[in-house]
Amino acid sequence: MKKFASLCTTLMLLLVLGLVACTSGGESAETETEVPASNEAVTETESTGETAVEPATEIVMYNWSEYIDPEIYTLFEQETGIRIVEDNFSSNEEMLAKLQGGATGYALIVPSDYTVSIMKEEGMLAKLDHANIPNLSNLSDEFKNVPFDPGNEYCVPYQWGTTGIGYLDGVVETPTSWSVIFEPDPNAPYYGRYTMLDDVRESFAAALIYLGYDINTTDEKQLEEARDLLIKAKAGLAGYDSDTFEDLLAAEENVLAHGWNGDFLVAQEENENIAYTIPQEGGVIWVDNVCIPATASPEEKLAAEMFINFLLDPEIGAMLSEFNYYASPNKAAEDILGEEFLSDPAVYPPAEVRERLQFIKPVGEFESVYQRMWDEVKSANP
Ligand code: N2P
Repeated sequence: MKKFASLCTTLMLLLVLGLVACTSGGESAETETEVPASNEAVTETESTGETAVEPATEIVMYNWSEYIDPEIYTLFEQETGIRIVEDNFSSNEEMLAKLQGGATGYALIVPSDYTVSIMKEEGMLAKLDHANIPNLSNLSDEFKNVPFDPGNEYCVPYQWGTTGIGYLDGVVETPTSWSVIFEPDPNAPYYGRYTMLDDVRESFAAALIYLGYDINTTDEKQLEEARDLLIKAKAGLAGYDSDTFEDLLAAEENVLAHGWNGDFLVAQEENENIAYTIPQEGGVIWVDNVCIPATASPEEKLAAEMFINFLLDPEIGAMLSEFNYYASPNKAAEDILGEEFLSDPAVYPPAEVRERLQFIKPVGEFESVYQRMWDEVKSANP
């Protein structure tokens, strides 16, 4: 009953915002013709003339693995009665291919910047109803107008971070150059004990950065050079891995990995010798976003917007970054995170490092050339 009471409180709050009608039927209420809980419900529904939508009671979030504190789902369910079930992907391309292939049933997805651009262009995202997301005002100004989604029309920034090299300090020297991966020395202690991300754009970005090229090049010759470099590097590689690279370091099975900063920082809790660096040639900077697929039903969309609003709560935003060790786009959450977190250069890269970071951008038709060359890398026997 407590849950229903709080669900009703939340619905009443939304009612004030003109979003839904809270009825005496609670979760089982199906239409706005049921006995309303209050006169305001009648007034509101009549005055807007809109059909009230009830949020779905269960929605699915399609997210990167280990990218949210499960406690956040529990708190959201306690507050709203809405249950969130999670499904995982390991790369933008995997998520995109699944949705392009017709997969439905997802109410929330977490694409990176360049994938938001692709999905917007393909009409795959639902426009957000900002009236359902009042906590949008908690975003830092720079995240209110990101180039891939000005004005947060389709998505809300979730976490941001960098791609570089994690390593076991003391076992290997600080890798100052991507040469540790691209000029592998068969006599080095790390030979055969490092991984690269199983991710077409990320792995090509590392090779292109090492070659001194733009990571979004559409010059086929440059891309071929990068492909050949990736194939050469394969000789010393333990494998391509986007899900357990940090655990393999923590277990000291591997000693070096190409990967995302927060994942390494979380693994530091298990093995304090793990360190993270961005080589002198530079690395990738990215912003992941929470968005709603165009295929979501109105009920799923409302529940998803309620969850996005919940994520933007200062305390919840802080919980998210404390769990992930990724930087927060939420200014109000940053105020809670505190100085130690905000001044960690592995989380918030200082200006001189930021200068060396590039965003992956959509390359249009050329995307298929990247994919073909990536297939060649994956199937090559160096
Ligand atoms: C999840 C990390 C995902 C970040 N563990 C990649 N953009």
